[in-house]
Amino acid sequence: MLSGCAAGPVDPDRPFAGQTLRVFNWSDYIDPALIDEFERRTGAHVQYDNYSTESELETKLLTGGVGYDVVFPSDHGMILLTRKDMLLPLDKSKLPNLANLDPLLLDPPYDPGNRFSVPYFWGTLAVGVRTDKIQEPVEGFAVLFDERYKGRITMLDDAENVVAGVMLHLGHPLNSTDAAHLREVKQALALQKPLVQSYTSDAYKEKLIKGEAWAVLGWSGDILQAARENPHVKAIVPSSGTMVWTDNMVIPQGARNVALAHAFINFLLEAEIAAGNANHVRYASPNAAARPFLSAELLENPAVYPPPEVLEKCDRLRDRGAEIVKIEKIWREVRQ
Ligand code: N2P
Repeated sequence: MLSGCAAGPVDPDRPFAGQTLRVFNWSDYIDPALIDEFERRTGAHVQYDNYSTESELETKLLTGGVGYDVVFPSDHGMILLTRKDMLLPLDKSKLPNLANLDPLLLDPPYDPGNRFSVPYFWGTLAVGVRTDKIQEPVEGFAVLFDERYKGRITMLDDAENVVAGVMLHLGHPLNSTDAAHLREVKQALALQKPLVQSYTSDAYKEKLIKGEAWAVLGWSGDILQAARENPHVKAIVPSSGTMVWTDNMVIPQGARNVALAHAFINFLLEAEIAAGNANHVRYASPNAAARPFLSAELLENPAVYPPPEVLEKCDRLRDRGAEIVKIEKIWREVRQ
């Protein structure tokens, strides 16, 4: 891109004036005020597009030519995109705010040394319920398989998250590819299907708010966003343990404005910006310097920051190599 070069000296108040940043992020996953703030500080225009499933992001990048500058893959996407060499190495000299991050969230198995990725938020696979419709105490995933709630249940539209949740429900390790475990998962999903109103990774929030859905498999922050709108919505992190994930900021190969992408990532890593963002989207922040600016309500919420005794029972998605086709096959059969 020549933009920014032809226009003469750079205005220090608007160093990226006239340039465009193309961002592709999960839906409902940023405080929109931050986009305005970044545009104000840089003079750049942000083209901000949304996806609601990891496979949408992966398909978009794998089919090429889109030119997004910053995207937000989860553990699964990172495994795929690094294996296919689809990410640009980060220039850490352009990211001084990396120092704000909690070292515990750095150096993940899918990106040793964080060559390509910076953690954005982390969260859990969680259950959301309408407490005015489901009165008994809900501890975990079992409510999603309860015949009494036929037609009021939604599941994520995501093979790995759903299979992981069902594995845990059945008492198996969430990454299991054991043939007997997979058979049980497939059977549980087939039996559950008539109870399921829809498989969705974004609409469950509105459905919970309106009372169209009473029990959902979702992600912690999105359920808590619904709870902000309707006090009958409750987020439950299964006490038996659940899946923990991290979403990351990365610059894909083919990005059109790499300098502006670094500026955006560094901006989102500022302590007060990261805190404002977390307070808005209600996910856990990997930004240690942001902590003093997080709301007490967020910090003390066990659905955002599960207590250590629950966290130690949690696990992350692992790279299961070619075994993954078995999970994709189950998913195709369930969804067809
Ligand atoms: C945002 C969902 C992001 C969590 N709506 C899934 N990794």
